[in-house]
Amino acid sequence: MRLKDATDVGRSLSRCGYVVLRDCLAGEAVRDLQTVSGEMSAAAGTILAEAQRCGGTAATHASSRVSELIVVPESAAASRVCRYEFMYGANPRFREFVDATLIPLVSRVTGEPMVLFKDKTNEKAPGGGAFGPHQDFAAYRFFPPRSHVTALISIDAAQIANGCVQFAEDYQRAAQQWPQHIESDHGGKPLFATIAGGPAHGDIVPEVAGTLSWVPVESQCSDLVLFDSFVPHRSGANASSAARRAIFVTLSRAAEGRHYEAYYAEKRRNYHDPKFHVATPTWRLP
Ligand SMILES: O=C(O)CCC(=O)C(=O)O
Repeated sequence: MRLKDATDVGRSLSRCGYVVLRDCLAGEAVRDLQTVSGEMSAAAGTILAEAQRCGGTAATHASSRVSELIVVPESAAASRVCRYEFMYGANPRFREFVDATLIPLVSRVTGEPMVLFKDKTNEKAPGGGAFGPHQDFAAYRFFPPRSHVTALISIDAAQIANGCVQFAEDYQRAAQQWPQHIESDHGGKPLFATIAGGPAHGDIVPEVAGTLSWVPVESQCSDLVLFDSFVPHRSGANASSAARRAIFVTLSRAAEGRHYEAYYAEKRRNYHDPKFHVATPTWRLP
């Protein structure tokens, strides 16, 4: 990975809540990741189809097959993969990429050792659903780390038409405008009130979301987008005819301990818990 000035990148990340590193992954790494991602996507599709063929659900599969990917179907199409997780645990080549490349890079950016907190791929098949406006901390706060950096890698080029992620870096201004809609403050970072339950569970309340300035971030597979767990983000549905797969690897500070195994043990136990479905177009009912 190519990273010119880690300190500058770290400053941008702190200031805006996200930063885009263009052309950061070398050609060979891109090709390797695309191959590994293709294998994992095929495995996720097989897991979902098998769970349904055997009369079970993706939830029962996740709770009984603890070394395999955790697959979550789309809310609008239960036979279609929305997301899969536990890639580091299930795929040795992905694990090598995270250990050898991603964790060292993000640790340089933050200036301190980082560890893996969670990972996922959002498939966003053609017509696949939009992610409502949310802050990741609304979901992560139920686990010990208080600070996170997520690395987004676009396996398929992400464009406005296929539902690339949009960020709102002006959320501190919105926090001043809407103090009544701040649920809690975390070292100067606001967590906005959210919708509880229903298909929009976890979305930032519309009064706030409607006044944020949303910036779409288009990216290629060679780019890396880093963002923290407070910057609001959302994405549109995939209006194109091809999938828009994106990998999200979330790291937390090593000083706050290792929580990857505990996170996924809890998710396997409580697959339908709403905290695992914040602002996500995932199938909710067993
Ligand atoms: O994949 C997307 O378009 C958005 C993903 C996202 O915001 C999330 O998974 O929290």
